[in-house]
Amino acid sequence: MVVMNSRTKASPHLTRYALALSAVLALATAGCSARPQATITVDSGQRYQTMEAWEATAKMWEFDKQADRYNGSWLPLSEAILTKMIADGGINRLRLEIRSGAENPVDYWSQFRSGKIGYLGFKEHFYDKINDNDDPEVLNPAGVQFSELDFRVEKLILPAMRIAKQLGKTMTISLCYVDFRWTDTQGTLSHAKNPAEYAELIAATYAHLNEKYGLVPQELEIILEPDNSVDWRGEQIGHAILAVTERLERQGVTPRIIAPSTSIGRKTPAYFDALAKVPGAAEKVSVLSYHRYGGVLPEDVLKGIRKRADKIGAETGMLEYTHSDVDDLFADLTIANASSWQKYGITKVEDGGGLAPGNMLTVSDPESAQPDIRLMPTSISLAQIFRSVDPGAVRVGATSNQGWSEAVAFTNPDGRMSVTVKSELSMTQKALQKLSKHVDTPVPGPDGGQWVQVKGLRDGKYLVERSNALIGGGLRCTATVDADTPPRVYLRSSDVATLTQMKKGAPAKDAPCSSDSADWQ
Ligand SMILES: [Ca+2]
Ligand SMILES: [Ca+2]
Repeated sequence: MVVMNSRTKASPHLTRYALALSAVLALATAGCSARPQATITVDSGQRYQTMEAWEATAKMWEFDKQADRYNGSWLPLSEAILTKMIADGGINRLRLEIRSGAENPVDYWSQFRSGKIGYLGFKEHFYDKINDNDDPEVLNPAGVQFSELDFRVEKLILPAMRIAKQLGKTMTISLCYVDFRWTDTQGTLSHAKNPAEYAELIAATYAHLNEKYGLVPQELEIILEPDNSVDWRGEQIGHAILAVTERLERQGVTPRIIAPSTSIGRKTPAYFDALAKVPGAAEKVSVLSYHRYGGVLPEDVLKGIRKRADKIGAETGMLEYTHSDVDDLFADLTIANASSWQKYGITKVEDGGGLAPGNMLTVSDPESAQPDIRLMPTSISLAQIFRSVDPGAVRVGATSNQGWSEAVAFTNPDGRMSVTVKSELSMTQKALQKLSKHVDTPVPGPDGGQWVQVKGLRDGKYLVERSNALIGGGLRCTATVDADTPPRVYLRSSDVATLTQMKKGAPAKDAPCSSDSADWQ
């Protein structure tokens, strides 16, 4: 969740500047975009991390910030949206958030939903913590509010679990506590400074979800973005881990612990090191998590995160960055060895401001008879990988003999292979992509083009999907692999191609991949 990071609309001046820059760069780079053919070599004997989850946060557009009201216009569409999210988006874990202000005698969510208070009126109490009573061992049920949690479970979580099951996919749930400092009203209780009180709220949440829905989130993310909170630092996270795991164990629940989830990726190692100074806390962490905000995340930080995780036998996870792209995903997978990854939300509705970054899907005309629900252009290449790599897949070796192309490969639990090859941006695209992170300027389409052959794949039929990291699009074909003929894909700048081995006997629905580059334009 970012406050400072939202896109601003392009001023006409900046748009003109961008277009002029584009034209100049296109001229400057014309003719020098020739790239040599590349060969990717997959080595399935070289094994790295086991994959866990492709995650999204369980929210739609219920918070109508512009109109300062509750907006339930997505409810009639939720079945179609969630189906698209799972079938096309490849999402297999949802983050269910519980805000610290749930510990409060007043049910502000219900007031908000019924229109008694607006969004701002509700938001003011998001982190308004009032102790239920003075004993963390004895819960006063009137002192905690689960109406919003129940809404999310009933409208998003349970339907998503049902749809996933119908599609033969998995869907797991991560419970995540949030305690931002963005509101003036912070209440009279600090969960960070009172680990037993934190444990009481989380234990009450687990008990409630289990009693009411038979739902037991498999993961507990201790605190979302502690660097955006008043009191939560590494030491507090360490004490909270000890208190909550002990308390939940008494309840017969042992979720996998995710921490420290700092907003700024560069702060993750220091937060983790402070957490680890609390004896016994680090050993309880199953996923060492980070977000990617706060500027470029250097390679040595990603390596430092992986090293710390290795030491305690934990996985790593990059669990939020609204502006993330396939380059970030590759770096997280191959340098930090991330096992779980999240961009951010499920979907937003398109309004005059255009597409909302950070979402997997976009919806236009939600109240029409035929609303258009589709993958965001920048999510298509990510989803291509998510769909191809199942939980339990193992990342295997993949090297390229050319700097302009990179690959990441996996062996799925059923033995089917998956490899994704991407091509770097052209110079024009690089310049305009940087600009487009600040203003909404169109990024130019791909140019150039070259063949990449992929060696080391197991024999069989492969579905080949190619899209563009910046503008989306989509091309599908079928490749047949045998030892003598490695498959080839044709990549223009910023193209991303995923080859997914098909199940034995599965009919090939798409035409054979062409050997003529003109067919790949
Ligand atoms: Ca309490
Ligand atoms: Ca109590």
